[in-house]
This record gives sequence, structure tokens and C-alpha cells, in this order.
Amino acid sequence: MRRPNYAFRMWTKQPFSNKLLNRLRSSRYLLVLTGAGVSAESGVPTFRGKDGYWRKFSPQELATMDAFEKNSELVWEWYEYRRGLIREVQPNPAHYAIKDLEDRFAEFLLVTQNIDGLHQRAGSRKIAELHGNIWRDRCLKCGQVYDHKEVKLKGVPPKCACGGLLRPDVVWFGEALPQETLLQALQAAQFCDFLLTVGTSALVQPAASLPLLAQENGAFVVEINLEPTPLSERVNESIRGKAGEVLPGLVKKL
Ligand code: BV8
Ligand code: ZN
Repeated sequence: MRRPNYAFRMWTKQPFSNKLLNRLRSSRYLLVLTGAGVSAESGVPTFRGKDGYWRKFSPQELATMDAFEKNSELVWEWYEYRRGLIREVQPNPAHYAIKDLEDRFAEFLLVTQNIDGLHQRAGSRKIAELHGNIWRDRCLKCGQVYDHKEVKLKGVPPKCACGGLLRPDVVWFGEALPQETLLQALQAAQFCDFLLTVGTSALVQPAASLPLLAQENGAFVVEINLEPTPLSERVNESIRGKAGEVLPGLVKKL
């Protein structure tokens, strides 16, 4: 295999570089960006992995308003399938290691693309959910947001008290991210001095722009991911490995 020419480390062979450890230990503002790869070891299928398909659909085809307008029952069934899966799994060591990092750094923000709520179940509190949360529903008519667990699914799609149609309170492709949350993430990317991007293919915008925005503002950027991504050759260091193994190893070194 062609040896990559960027700062690439096979997690299993070499511990973290001294440069990475010194920068992280002296960091006063840590931003952690996560994607579906952080929940993979809990058993939640990643978005673009082979197990991400449901029936014959790719998530990309279903996570759109267009798909919902065409067939809201189908899209609801997909979310109910995912909720059933997520309900049964537990946070994994990667989620707990990120909670440890939150406790260790005076300034900290976890920016997640994930909608599964596993970071919160692992105790993370300083969290910005860029793409919403699968455990909330929102009324298309009046905007009322419900805790999904309270929504009695008398058939799908469920209705709001006002009679409007309910949808999952998540951000679909082509939809704007919640403005406040996005601003919070952009600000953190501007002011953090260390950014850790974990378990994301770095394909979805605007989330995928955060690491390079941080780097342009002087942050040391490290990627932890199973596979190379478009970021791998541009970040300061790219570590190939499983989030549930690398992150606890990193916390131990602090
Ligand atoms: C926006 C919620 C503008 C729903 C998600 C053309 C047309 C239309 C839009 C666009 C376009 N071109 C670009 C865009 C913008 C579009 C976009 O980025 N498209 C991409 C795909 C080209 N973005 C948008 O549409 C965004 N909105 O731009 O709005 C706008 C502005 C104003 C007004 C109106 C509009 C909205 C994007 C949000 C979409 N919603 N999810 C749901 O989940 O049901 S995105 C979805 O992708 C998930 O949130 C997921 O988290 C996210 C990113 O994917 P990843 O997390 O990276 O997951 P993936 O499977 O891809 O990768 C996992 C990685 O982990 C892999 O690399 C794997 O190797 C690694 N891994 C696996 N196991 C492990 C591991 N790593 C470590 N350890 C392991 N154990
Ligand atoms: Zn309503």
C-alpha cells in the first residue's frame, strides 16, 4: 500500500506523538467533533457504511423533506427502526472518553453530527447537536416539539395536538442547520486551540468545514478515524483506529 506522506499513525503501533500530547496537555479550549463512527462500536450502523442501508434505501435518499413528502410512512418507519436499534444499545468507551475530556478542559465543546443521543447518555453536557436529535419530534404546522417517547404512535405518521403532521426533529439534506447551534460550533472552531475530529467521513457540510476553520485559526487538529477522509492529508495528525480504543488511550496519556 502506498505510504501516505502525511502525519499518519497506525494507532496500534505507535503511541501518540509528543507534539500531539504537548499541544493537548497545554490546550485551554478543546473542541471535539464527532460523527457516526463514534457510535459504531455501540452497534449503531454508520451513515455510509454497508450496514447503513435499510430495506433497499440509503440514508441519503431517506433523510430529505422530499422523501418525507413523497412517502412519510416510509420515512417514519425508517426512524422507528433506528429508534428501536438505538434504544437497545449502550454508549461505548469512546462516548465515555469524550465525557472525561469535557471534565478535564476548562473550555470545551462537543459538536456532534449524531442524532442518537448516546453522548448525553454517557454524561456529556457541553454538546451542540448540529443535526438534531432522533428522540424529538416536531410539528410541521405549529412547530411544537415533542419528546418522542411521549408520542403515542397511533399509526405513522403521528399527528400533533393541532392536527399537523409530526416529523423527526432532525436536519435533513438541503435543510438549514439550527442557527444557534451552528453559530456556537463556528465560534468554538474559531477560538479553540485543539480540535479532535472523531469517526466522521468529513463529507457532510457545513460540519466538515469546522476542522479546517479551526486550523486556520491556529488550532492543532487531529483526526481519529477508521479510514482516510478528505481531511486526513490536511489535519496536523491523522490516527487510523477505532474511536473506542484510541480515545481512552489518549485520555490515559493526559
Ligand atoms: C445545508 C440527520 C444549506 C438526519 C444528517 C447538494 C445538494 C444539496 C445539499 C448539498 C449539496 N452539496 C452539499 C450539500 C450540502 C449537504 C451535504 O453536505 N451533502 C453532502 C453529502 C455532499 N448538506 C446539507 O444539506 C446540510 N444543510 O447545507 O443546508 C441551507 C442553508 C440555508 C437554507 C437552506 C439550506 C444538512 C446536512 C445534515 C444532513 N443530516 N443527519 C439523520 O441522521 O437521519 S447527515 C448524516 O451524515 C448524519 O448526521 C451523519 O452523522 C452525517 C455525517 O456522516 P458521518 O457521521 O461522517 O458518518 P459516515 O457513515 O459518513 O462516516 C462514518 C465514519 O466513521 C467513516 O469514515 C468510518 O470509516 C468511520 N468509522 C466507522 N467505525 C469507526 C469509525 N471511526 C472510528 N472508530 C470506529 N469504530
Ligand atoms: Zn402542531
